[in-house]
Amino acid sequence: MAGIKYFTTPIYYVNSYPHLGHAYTTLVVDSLARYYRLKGYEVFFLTGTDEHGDKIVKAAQKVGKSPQEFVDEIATIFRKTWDSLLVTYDNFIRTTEERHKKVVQYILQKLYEKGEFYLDEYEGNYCFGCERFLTSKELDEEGKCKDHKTPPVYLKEKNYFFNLEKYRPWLKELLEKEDLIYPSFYKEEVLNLLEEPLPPLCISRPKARLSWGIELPFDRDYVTYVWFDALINYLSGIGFPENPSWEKLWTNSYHFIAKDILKPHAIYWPIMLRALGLPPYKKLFVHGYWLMHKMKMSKSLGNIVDPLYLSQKYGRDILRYYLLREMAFGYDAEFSLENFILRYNADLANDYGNLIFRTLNLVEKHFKGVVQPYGELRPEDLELRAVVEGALKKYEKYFEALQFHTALEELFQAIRYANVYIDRTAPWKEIKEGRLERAGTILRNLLSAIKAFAIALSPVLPDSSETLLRNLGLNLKDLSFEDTTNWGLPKEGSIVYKGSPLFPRIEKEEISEMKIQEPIKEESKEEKEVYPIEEFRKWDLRIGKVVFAEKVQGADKLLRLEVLCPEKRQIVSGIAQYYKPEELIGKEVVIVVNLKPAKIRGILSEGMLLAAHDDKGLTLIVPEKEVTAGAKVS
Ligand code: ME8
Repeated sequence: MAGIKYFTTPIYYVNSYPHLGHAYTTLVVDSLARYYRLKGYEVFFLTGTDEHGDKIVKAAQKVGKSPQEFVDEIATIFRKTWDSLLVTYDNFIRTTEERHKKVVQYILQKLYEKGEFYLDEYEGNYCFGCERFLTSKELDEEGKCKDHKTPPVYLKEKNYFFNLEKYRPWLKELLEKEDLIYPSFYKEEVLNLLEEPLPPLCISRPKARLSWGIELPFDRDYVTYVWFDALINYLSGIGFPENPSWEKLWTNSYHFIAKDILKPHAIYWPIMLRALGLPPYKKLFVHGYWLMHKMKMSKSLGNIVDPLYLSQKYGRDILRYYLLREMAFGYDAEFSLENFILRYNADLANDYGNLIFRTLNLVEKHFKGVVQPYGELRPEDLELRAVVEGALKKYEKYFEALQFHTALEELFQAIRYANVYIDRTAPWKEIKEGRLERAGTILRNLLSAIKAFAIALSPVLPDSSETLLRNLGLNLKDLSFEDTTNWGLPKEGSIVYKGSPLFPRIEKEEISEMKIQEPIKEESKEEKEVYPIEEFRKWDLRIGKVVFAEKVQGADKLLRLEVLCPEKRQIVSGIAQYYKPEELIGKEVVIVVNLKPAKIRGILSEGMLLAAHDDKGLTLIVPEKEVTAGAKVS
């Protein structure tokens, strides 16, 4: 085993649905987890949800639900979103779970007994958005909270406090001595904060004001402050203190957050650990914000992109690739749909997709899919190998340094070089002129390069890499990163398949239709418009018999159907979530046949299936008795 990596994401608040910002952190961690597993590491990946506090109570009240009912619902949505984006977390921790509460109370009791907390009366400006008292520096000129733009409430309360100041010299020294925070400019930011005395941290909330929290074990009139509760997930999620394996994970712990929660992670958390007698985490990785129209994407501003919608509509690998390729870790990045499409079409559809298609098409067409033996290798063949191997080395270096955008760019340079190689060596010309051994050698070299790209990219493009490797006669589960440079794979004599295109181009005509969220349905109009019957007669509706059906690669919702009505037509239909391909074969359906043909994910669609929708889902309209294919529906 190469080593151990314990990776965490923040536990997200369940006061709203996941958005692209949450997806970014989670997908970065997932890509790293997959990468290190591929390299033989033991990886433990923890994510989860933060479910206590005022914010949650207010959000539940707004929709007329109890806090528990509400958090159960949203936590399920977070989990399902990560499942749908193929996030390979090992544990999902919820702060309302008994296993977490027990650990929080254990830690509170321990620190209380050590004399770390004291009861004090405090009065000041309390922000319900921040869920804490604000200092005067945190208010704007109008006296409002700088983050939430709302006026604070003046409160006078008795609470328990944790003396952070006592630990300031130790924390300063630790940060100066060790590279605990990456990128280092965030470390500088924290060191700046540590120049001034740290105010005591209020770790309780009176139950009379807020009861939705973990009760203090030493005073039942109080619940725990949500941040004190939340940070402990990083220990409760690995079974601290009972499960003996927590220690080996903790000493290899890597937290991933955005800069919004730097202070609790870089100041409160190391101090809490120190007070407990535990070492700090190994590293805190901090990224920037995804912006929309130059503003931080956030639920309170409402300028959010729904990652689930985007991935279901255009493919989850595309979303993963875009997020890692576009943001330089540590800095802000602007999301734009145009950029999303440009990046996809240029890198995945053009460069990578074309290379795969051209190579596999030639092998399938001229060698019946059989991988040929290597003949004599020429300098240009060795050059391709050298370029690929060089790019892989850089890819590893940058990936491990969290510079995903550079890592991907390095690998795509090799992909582009492989396209140059195929143009220069022109295997089709060799075939035409009867030099089959040479053509076989070039194609085998290319197949092996494609296999290297598929393995290396599998942490970022898990879905398509798995399919591609399967089409190359290989199984991702049996491969490791080292196999990228095994030029003997795929093996001579094995069979490869072209399959359907993995990255079909998004066509111009589709772009104007694209959205970043489920469109909000219009209110039903009181008066519906009516039309003369001639309008209806314009539509040619026919009975069609489905003779073939398959999933469209990389599009969760789409099926490609071949339908007789009576001539054969190809139809791309968004029904994959409701029907399996095999259920459709032989079925008679109703089709609109005089629709203008359209390209969907690069595939021509010549008609539309009629279906009924309700809140249970979708059902196809089918004739009651068997009818001749092509019969008119009126
Ligand atoms: O802060 N760009 O939860 P949260 C990039 N429960 N990342 C973003 C982002 C954006 N625009 N918006 C959100 C909390 N994120 C606490 C955490 S941990 C012990 C407790 C991501 O739901 C990013 O990872 O507000 C950020 O740090 C996190 O979501 C905040 O999630």
